[in-house]
Amino acid sequence: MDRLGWWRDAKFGMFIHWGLYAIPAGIWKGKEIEGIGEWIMRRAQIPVKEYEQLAKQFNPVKFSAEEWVRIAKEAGMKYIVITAKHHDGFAMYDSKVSDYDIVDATPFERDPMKDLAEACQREGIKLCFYYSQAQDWHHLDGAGNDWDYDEEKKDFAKYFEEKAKPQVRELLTQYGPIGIIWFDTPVTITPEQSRELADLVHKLQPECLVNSRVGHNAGDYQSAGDNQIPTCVRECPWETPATMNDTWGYKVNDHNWKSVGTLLRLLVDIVSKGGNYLLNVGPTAEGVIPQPSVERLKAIGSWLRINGEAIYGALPSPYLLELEWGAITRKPGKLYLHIFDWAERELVLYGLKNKVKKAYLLADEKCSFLKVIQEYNKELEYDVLKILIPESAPDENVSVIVLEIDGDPEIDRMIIQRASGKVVLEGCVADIHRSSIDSPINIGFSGIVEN
Ligand code: FHN
Repeated sequence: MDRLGWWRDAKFGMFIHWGLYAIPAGIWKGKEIEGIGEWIMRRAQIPVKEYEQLAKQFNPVKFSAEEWVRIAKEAGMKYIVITAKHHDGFAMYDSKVSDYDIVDATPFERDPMKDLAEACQREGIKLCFYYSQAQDWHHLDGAGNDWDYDEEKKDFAKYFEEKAKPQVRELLTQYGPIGIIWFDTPVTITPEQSRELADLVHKLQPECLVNSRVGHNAGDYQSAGDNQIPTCVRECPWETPATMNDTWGYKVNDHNWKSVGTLLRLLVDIVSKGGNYLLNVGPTAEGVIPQPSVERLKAIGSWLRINGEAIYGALPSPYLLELEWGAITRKPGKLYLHIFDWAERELVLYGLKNKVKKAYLLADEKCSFLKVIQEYNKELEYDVLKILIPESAPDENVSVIVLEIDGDPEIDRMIIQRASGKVVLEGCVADIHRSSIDSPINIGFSGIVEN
């Protein structure tokens, strides 16, 4: 079964980190706590008895599932992954497994996941749940809390059977079709337990995906490291979870927002390498997605309304390596050149062997032809394509040129000197010759040589 079909085409999803940690928002007892907001309980070593008091204050009266789904949809996002339970152990949905949940322990007394499931159904967005299957800082037997509980005395198998599995079951039986169960930090989990979780998900909802962080290669696709992007095209299905500032869960003092240009280039870069971009928002304790996130998402949505053809359902670049001026995506018979730096009147592409039939700007409704000069350079021994481009870019961040070509792209993959004079040797296209079997050189997922 190809359960990955919709996800491969989707390319762009919204990650939502929302939980009790949005109340302290990075500050505990007047002190700024370093690091990502949702880790405040562990970073400040807050005792369970104190942290759980936050539930009594959690009343997100401004929460509107319609609004959140509208923001995601207008941004051009096709799926939403929301924290059903993060490492703090608090269920953000109505769980019968434990009373430590939003319906039983907060004055809000409502299940926001029900509203989200309905709004997503209506708007054609796939709802997916994040679930921390091993770390649970609230539970006696969960992993990660060594300041309240004795690590030696923990019975993780008990936790797994009595909380993790039953909660995953609830998530897959209470909210209609779910796109992904997005597991995270497998830490103490055994290969059998990872397999059991993946099987449980697939048994309850055969179409539902499981990400690789379920552990031990039991997932349907690869989650890259947080904010990590490989340096070249990866053939396996993969996704980068990423922040818009420096935190996942809301932090009142984190204003380090990436610009729209940066976010757009990251989206394009990821898609050109065959991945999906799961971009995070961290709503406040009142249930509001911070305005800087909303503004950025709006701008990305506007760009996608014009250039979405080059993103949704697009295949990765036929060039394995990064290009200096931007990135390429493709569809049958078409190459999309995403230009980040529109400096010259002429864009040069090396190594493309196919004949270019037409070139035009994706933003140009009339598809007016751009002049191209295509020749084989005998001295350099490769094909050179010159595209004459207008003086000003149609978009200040990323402008897309469509090349219509004959047949599947054929690329001369020889290593060439770039216009800047650089010659880049990427780990992912290298053959490793070890000096001895003991020299532990690996190429990591990101394409960087590690040892
Ligand atoms: O520990 C978590 C972190 O809080 C956050 O949820 C990210 C999102 O990918 N995952 C873990 C760290 O990789």
